[in-house]
Amino acid sequence: MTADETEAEAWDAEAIATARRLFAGPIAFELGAPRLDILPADDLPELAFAGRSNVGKSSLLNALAGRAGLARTSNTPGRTQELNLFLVGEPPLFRLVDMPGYGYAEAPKDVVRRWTRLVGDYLAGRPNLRRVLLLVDSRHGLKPVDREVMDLLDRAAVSYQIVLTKIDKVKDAGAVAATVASEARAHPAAHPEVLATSSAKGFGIAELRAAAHVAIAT
Ligand SMILES: Nc1nc2c(ncn2[C@@H]2O[C@H](COP(=O)(O)OP(=O)(O)OP(=O)(O)O)[C@@H](O)[C@H]2O)c(=O)[nH]1
Ligand SMILES: [Mg+2]
Repeated sequence: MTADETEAEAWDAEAIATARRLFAGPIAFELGAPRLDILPADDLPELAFAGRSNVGKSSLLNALAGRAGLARTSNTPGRTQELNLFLVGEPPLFRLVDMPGYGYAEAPKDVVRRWTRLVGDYLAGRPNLRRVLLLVDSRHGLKPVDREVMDLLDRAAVSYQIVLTKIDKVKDAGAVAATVASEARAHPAAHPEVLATSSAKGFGIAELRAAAHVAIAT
């Protein structure tokens, strides 16, 4: 059984179809925020994409929305440099928030500090942040910097779900998911289900949409 089949079992066809319709509707870029004080009012729930630099955050947002080029992606780490907000639905129902990556050692120190503070302040302090998708490269698993973010989210009591990315690049995504899930169980704010995805191949995207819909709707 592939990881994709394992995850698909958790969702019924109706939940998958409802979420697909939701993400097939209008999705529009709202703004890029280099600082928290220019964020819009906290009047809509937000679903944020967090993870190490180059893990595939912007690609996964595009896959979820079913449209390439909505969020900018790149081979070079450090592509996303602001909190990029996207409004889903018309009238808007919630926001998707693409974030700069953390743990990019090659960037200048002051830039790393600025991004780390921006991401940390947003994650720990945004009252309407409904859930964080914490992306982990399935080839690398959890790194110390991911654990720091997990601890921060635990302390801030912000619900998060670990999403493995780039599973098209590994032989046994199910085994990676099991290892990561067993560690996640020790974290109070972590969702117990770890989703395995590939933006490149479309694996796990329908299930991620369903999980995102439930997180936003409840
Ligand atoms: N094979 C494969 N490559 C992927 C996948 N998702 C993303 N990539 C590639 O990984 C690289 C980084 O993707 P991005 O989506 O820009 O990553 P990011 O996390 O937004 O990066 P930063 O904004 O720099 O932090 C790009 O070259 C993508 O094409 C995937 O599912 N499979
Ligand atoms: Mg990005």
